[in-house]
Amino acid sequence: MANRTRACVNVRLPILVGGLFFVAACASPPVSETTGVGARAEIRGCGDSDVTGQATLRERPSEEGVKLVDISIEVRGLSDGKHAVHVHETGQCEPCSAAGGHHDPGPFGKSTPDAPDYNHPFHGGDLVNIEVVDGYGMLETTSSRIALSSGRLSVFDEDGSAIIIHTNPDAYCDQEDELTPGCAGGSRDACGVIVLEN
Ligand SMILES: [Cu+2]
Repeated sequence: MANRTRACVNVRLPILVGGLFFVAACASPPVSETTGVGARAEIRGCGDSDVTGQATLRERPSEEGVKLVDISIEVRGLSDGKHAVHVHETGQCEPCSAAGGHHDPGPFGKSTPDAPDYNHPFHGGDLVNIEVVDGYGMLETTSSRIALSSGRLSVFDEDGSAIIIHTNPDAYCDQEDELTPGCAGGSRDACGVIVLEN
């Protein structure tokens, strides 16, 4: 379990140079505990070049040792209202359908949207809606379902991952109970391949 407590230690070193001095030293925490792993995605419209945006992702350990990923997304040019946002399973955006289904490394691995047995809204990559007002949307959210560092939840598997913003809001419907095509947001408005930043 990671210990995020900042280690600030007063080190008193008696130095005899015409007197007694006390030196206070504050030890810096390890870089990995303060900055974590970072990633970003340049978001572009799937068919509308006026749609632009960016996503930043940063992983940090929780006090309990769980990997948390803080996600910040800004987008311009989409229609006003709520839009579904997910991490999709393939790091491809050309065309946006190449991003595949929702990131869901397992154990179920049922990533295909709109199928009777798929795992929505419990995929690893399922996030929350972004709301666009006057053409501008911003989302700040945190997920423990994905990771940026290596491991089973990592978005950096062998074919990478992408962020998709859909045309419609995610209704978070459970497809296991009732098949509702399009309830995860329908068609794809924007996409960004997630790339490692540090
Ligand atoms: Cu999606």
